[in-house]
Amino acid sequence: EKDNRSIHQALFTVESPNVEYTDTSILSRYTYRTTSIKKVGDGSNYIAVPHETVYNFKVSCGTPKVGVMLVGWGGNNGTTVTAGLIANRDGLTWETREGPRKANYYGSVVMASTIKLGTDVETHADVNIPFHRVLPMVHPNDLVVGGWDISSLDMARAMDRAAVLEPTLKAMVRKEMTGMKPLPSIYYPDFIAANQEDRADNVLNGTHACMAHVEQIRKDIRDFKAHNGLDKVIVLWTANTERYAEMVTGINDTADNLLRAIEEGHPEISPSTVFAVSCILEGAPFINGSPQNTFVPGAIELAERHGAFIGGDDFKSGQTKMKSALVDFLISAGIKLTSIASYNHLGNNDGKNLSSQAQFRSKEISKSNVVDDMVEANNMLYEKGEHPDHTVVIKYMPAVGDNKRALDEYYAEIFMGGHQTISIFNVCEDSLLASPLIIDLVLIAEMMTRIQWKRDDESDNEYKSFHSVLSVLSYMLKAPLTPPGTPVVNALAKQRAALTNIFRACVGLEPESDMTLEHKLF
Ligand code: NAI
Ligand code: DG6
Repeated sequence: EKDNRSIHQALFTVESPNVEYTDTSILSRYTYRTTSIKKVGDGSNYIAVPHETVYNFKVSCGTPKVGVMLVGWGGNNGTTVTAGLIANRDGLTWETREGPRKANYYGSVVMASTIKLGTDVETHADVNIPFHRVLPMVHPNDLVVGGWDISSLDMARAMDRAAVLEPTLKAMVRKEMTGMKPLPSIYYPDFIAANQEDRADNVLNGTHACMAHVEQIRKDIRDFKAHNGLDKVIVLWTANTERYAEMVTGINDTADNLLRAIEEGHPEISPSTVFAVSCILEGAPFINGSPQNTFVPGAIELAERHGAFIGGDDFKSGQTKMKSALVDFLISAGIKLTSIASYNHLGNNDGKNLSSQAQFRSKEISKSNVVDDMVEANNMLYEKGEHPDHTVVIKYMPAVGDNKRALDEYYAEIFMGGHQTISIFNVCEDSLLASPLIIDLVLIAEMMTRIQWKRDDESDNEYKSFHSVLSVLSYMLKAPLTPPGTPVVNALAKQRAALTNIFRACVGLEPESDMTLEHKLF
């Protein structure tokens, strides 16, 4: 059968004794250079020792046929990303009152940003290449999309309900989307706002966790894979924000306890955790785009046990993305940020769900912890334990729909007791910002399933995968999940550097240091 996919192959080859290309893989030998620190005396002085670890990376180049299943497919994000993928695949152009618009992947770091590959030998100018051409990545145009929703509306009607896209564009994708019907999902009313009940007409029997639900979801994934001839399925939660699940000893604290609690129908197991467990058992990477604590310790342990990939939490789209860039800038500039007041109002169904206190609390937590690492890193400005004041307010305002208004005031102390006040008014077209993040999360998670490593000094050992918790996805997420006991990085530039430099290492290239000595030493 002819393969019509628009697979992205890497745009360059590396000439180096440390890099080898085979028919199926790229093999690189990469020296990871770090600095080890020893405290001396009373701990206020240090010895810094350069340290090297040599890793071998193996990237499998045969790009698979990939499906993505969205939980909450019929929501604003689910319908917008689906229509966007169809429009890109078909190269659509549609009329708007501002003239014709053409499908694009703006907002996707993978599809619409570049990285510096190096410097031209003749002109000495930077050579920048698309991010998606560094490694052989799957093209989003080739993704097959499906999923679940507690609402039975077909995807065309759900797209109308979302009220995000232009009517002219909707008309062009309507036929295909009418044929797309979300699978029935699990609905435990206690976890999402009571105001969502009227759309829950497409649900599996039972209002508590049970193994029958796990088995049904696993079967749905297998059926979707078989029906579409897929090599791999990635599942992403873009359903309503749930309340936090309580942490209960003996219930969700270990993998075995979690599985038993599901079997026994314990009421503190959320739908998103049931989806996570199903995907882990099925070997499908699972990403949580909402803020709740889906990944209870038992779920993380289960993922580690099965070597399954998980990532989360909560898409970092507009207001928080600005925050994690701006606060990094302020504190790195030596400016003492003393308070952040973040207010927003929105009128979509997400806003309606978040008008309920328990669900708002999940979002408040994920939006509030996003500057901690930057504050902690600057002990010149902040005493140990000292934090800027930080308030997060969300209001439901139906009239503005998906066009969330975000107002932020950053108040900072500057030279000699002065003050700097930065006010930002940011209209975050919510689903249009979140949809490209969904694409990035899927493409990068898929890529990570094809990257393996081993230490160079243990030559007979086997290649293995990255840790189950894909912290490399942090750039797209407000409250990045990291392997237990490892630090969380929220600063946007560091998150991007981690991502691009890991990709570079896989082809034996050094991190881009931005020293540009070639332009300074001659
Ligand atoms: P939405 O409310 O339009 O869509 C959510 C969908 O999930 C609805 O269609 C609903 O019927 C469905 N749903 C609820 N419980 C379900 C379950 N158990 N199984 C299957 N489907 C279920 O919300 P939207 O705007 O699409 O956002 C989705 C999620 O992403 C929310 O949790 C939101 O907080 C989060 N998010 C959104 C961002 C954005 O910029 N749009 C950014 C960050 C996070
Ligand atoms: C209002 O804060 C609703 C939320 O769901 C946000 O729209 C979403 O989490 C995106 O947040 P942010 O802070 O990344 O724009």
